[in-house]
Amino acid sequence: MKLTRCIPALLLLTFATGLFAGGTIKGKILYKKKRWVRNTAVYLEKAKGDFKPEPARIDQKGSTFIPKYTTVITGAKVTFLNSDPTDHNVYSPDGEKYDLGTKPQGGKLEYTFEKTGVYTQLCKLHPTMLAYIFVLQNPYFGMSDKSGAFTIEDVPAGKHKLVIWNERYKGDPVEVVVKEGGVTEVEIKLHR
Ligand SMILES: [Cu+2]
Repeated sequence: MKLTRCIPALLLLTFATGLFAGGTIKGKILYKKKRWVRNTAVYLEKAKGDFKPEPARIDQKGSTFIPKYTTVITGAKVTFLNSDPTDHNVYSPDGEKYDLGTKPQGGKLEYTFEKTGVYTQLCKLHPTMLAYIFVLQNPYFGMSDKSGAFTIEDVPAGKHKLVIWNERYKGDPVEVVVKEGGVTEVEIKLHR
């Protein structure tokens, strides 16, 4: 008796999760110099929905920002820590432009991002320190592996504009159509 009552519920659950799972975007970044296809960011310019900004942390350790790539949603607070015995600064010339100042070991600086975009994260005291913060409207983001392949999952069905970012080269925005439960394949060529 119980089992027969469970089946409709299970079917409903499968249907419901299927309904909200969206589709998948699978892509490949192409460039003649293969070593540059990796770490190319691909994300939806805009998606419907209210997305909760989650805080993030970036450490400064061994005169390196860790991690090198951070993604947050607008409204998110990012905390910068200094784990080194030397001072570090936190600034970016991009987007909202900020200079949070300089802190010694154990120091903590914070910034809340309100404007979407890619921010280069720098330190005035150490020119080699470099990281990137992707401030996004939505969580649909993928980053390519060393073969150039990337995947973005659970993308809402519909037409979307993909934004491409690479440390050195450019990629033109691409329009894609995502179908419920489907896989949309896309090839993106980088250029100068
Ligand atoms: Cu520094």
